Amino acid sequence: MSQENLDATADQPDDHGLARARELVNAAAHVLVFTGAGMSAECGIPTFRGAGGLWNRFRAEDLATPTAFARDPRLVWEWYGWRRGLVTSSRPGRAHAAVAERAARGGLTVVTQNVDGLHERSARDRGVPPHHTIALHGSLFRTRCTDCGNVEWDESTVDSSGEETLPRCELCGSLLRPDIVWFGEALDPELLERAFRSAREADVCIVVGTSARVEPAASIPRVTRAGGRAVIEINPESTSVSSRERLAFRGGAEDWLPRLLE
Ligand code: BJW
Ligand code: ZN
Repeated sequence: MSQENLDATADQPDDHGLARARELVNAAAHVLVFTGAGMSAECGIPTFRGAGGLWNRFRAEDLATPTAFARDPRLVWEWYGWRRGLVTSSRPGRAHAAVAERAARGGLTVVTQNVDGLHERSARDRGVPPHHTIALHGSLFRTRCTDCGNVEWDESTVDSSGEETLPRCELCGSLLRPDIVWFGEALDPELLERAFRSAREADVCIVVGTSARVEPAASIPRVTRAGGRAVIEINPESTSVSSRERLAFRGGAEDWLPRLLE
């Protein structure tokens, strides 16, 4: 489906717009779902930007950079421990379920910027193999050794009461850090390559709940569009993605995704 075929659709799609989007999705051999923090907002996990966003209450420079961790690892672990707790007490929502159910039928890849693991949990519940989800920015539930680089799953409660209580590497005893991609750090090249390959191969890319401001992830829908394929957006706000798209559904992921993918 070329971009011209979408031009007749209004910016705020009506039932006809939804029908067209569903047609595109149902006809696609390969669907890419590209998600950001808004995907989990209705599960009670705050987004980063906009009203109520984490970056309104906390400074990214103090918490999500390697310099911040080197300066005050206790503060950074306190923040990630709090977020780990938030996610542990949350559950994947209807939007995650809709994606996982479609993935179980095949032909769907998720590329997510989220570190909450909710796509993976929802997929696991439905027996979908984990390689259907590419988590570009890491995981709240993995640690990485600052010295030997050893990576481990870790779902425990973090004791950040003092620097001496912070998690340490079981192999070499050095300080562990969250296995998360901070500003100024490179994304895993293999994951990035898989994500961009999915974007090139996708017949349709559904962009859900991202402000599309953080690179290189934000370029993913552009790659699908550059190949002449459709990009559909679900977001209550307009973004740089929707300014070029006719198929932009204004509202929450839980409202629109199940209707689009059912
Ligand atoms: C709903 C909804 C509902 C609400 N339903 N929707 C200029 C200056 C400085 C740096 C740069 C620069 N230009 C480029 C850079 C690089 C930088 C960058 O892009 N910065 C920009 C901000 C300007 N990028 C990097 O540093 C990246 N690395 C890199 O470039 O490496 C280069 C390199 C190469 C080789 C060697 C060394 C280096 C790394 C980026 C890492 C991003 N990390 C973070 C935080 C850490 C993770 C964590 O703690 O969780 O990842 S930033 C934060 O933003 C987080 C997110 O994954 C990411 C994206 O945010 P997202 O998901 O879009 O969330 P929001 O809040 O922005 O948007 C939510 C949306 O949902 C909104 O639109 C709402 O409307 C919507 N919504 N409710 C649907 N119910
Ligand atoms: Zn180590």
